[in-house]
Amino acid sequence: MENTIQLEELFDAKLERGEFIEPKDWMPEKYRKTLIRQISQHAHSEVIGMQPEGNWITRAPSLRRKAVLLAKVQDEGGHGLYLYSACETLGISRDEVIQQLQSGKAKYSSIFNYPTLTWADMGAIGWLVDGAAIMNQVMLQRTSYGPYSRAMVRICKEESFHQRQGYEIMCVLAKGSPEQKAMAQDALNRWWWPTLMMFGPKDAESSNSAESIKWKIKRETNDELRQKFVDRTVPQAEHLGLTVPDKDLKWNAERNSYDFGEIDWEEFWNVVQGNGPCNKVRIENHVRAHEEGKWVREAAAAYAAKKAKAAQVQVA
Ligand code: FAQ
Repeated sequence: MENTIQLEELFDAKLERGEFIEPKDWMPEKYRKTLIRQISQHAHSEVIGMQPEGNWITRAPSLRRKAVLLAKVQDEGGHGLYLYSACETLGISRDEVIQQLQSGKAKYSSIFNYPTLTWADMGAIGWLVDGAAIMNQVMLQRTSYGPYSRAMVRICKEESFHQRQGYEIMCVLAKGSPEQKAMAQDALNRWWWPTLMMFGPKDAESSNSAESIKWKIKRETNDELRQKFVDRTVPQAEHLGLTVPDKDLKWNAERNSYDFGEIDWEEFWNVVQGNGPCNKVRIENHVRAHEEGKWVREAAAAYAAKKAKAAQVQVA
């Protein structure tokens, strides 16, 4: 039987060849733990992320807008389900990861702790938040863990539609009445900096990055992805005729990139630690919905048990 050193060599060689690690393959315990942490937090973000937009479904300005928003929010729930399933392949139960979310042990993206105050926030979330999510998730399509990578391929297709629907809302508002344009600008002002925070702390302060890059879980660093996002999004804001709320934003011809201002890291850590404007209400809503759905989970489990028993009888 192979010893741990041999298994580790085989694992490293697989990564080196660019092959996927699959659920039944041997993997270092820390690799498994890091994946559980990241994938479960990603799943929680998708599910908690349904709340800020869910807040506007009943107040969408037309039937078309309502149907689109409803579909988008349902998609986010579906993304959560793919990701929870990918997480379960690593040997942790759904109950346990939900428990980690509700007890505050597991994090979810800081962005979903900000309130959605106007309809323009639906545009800003699709354009900026989904835009940032895609930037990160396109990279994760090439992550080294097979089930996570495959979930990302499908999720990215949907996120790309989400980004376009958000940008279209912004286009309509930015070209509308002076009040509508002001509403679009106000949404950009409020969502710009929290969106840049989604990419995580600066590389120098990112405790997990070095190991995750070594294991090809992450293929690009937090700062690299943030820069790419700024470079791609600023021209989109210009096209809308809106102003990015950063006085230090400037094109740097030498770097062929935008220079941009410093993020308020105190605000970021404050939100991550549970003290953002909506952290408390997001978790309260999740606990309530989970409690209300208990009978559905029980009914599904009873049905599955009954079917399994019937199959056993047939075999006998
Ligand atoms: N918020 O060492 P790093 C979406 C934590 S999906 C909260 O750099 P890592 C779709 C981090 O967990 C959005 N916490 O960590 C949608 C770590 O703490 P830990 C979610 C954050 O993992 C759109 C500590 O700080 N996407 O939006 C944040 O290497 C619209 C140190 O950080 C994903 O989850 C943050 N922003 O890199 C849905 C993508 N940033 O865990 C609805 C997958 C960092 O050690 C509507 N995740 N932290 O206790 C990733 O790519 C990575 O986990 C990063 C962080 C890049 C987020």
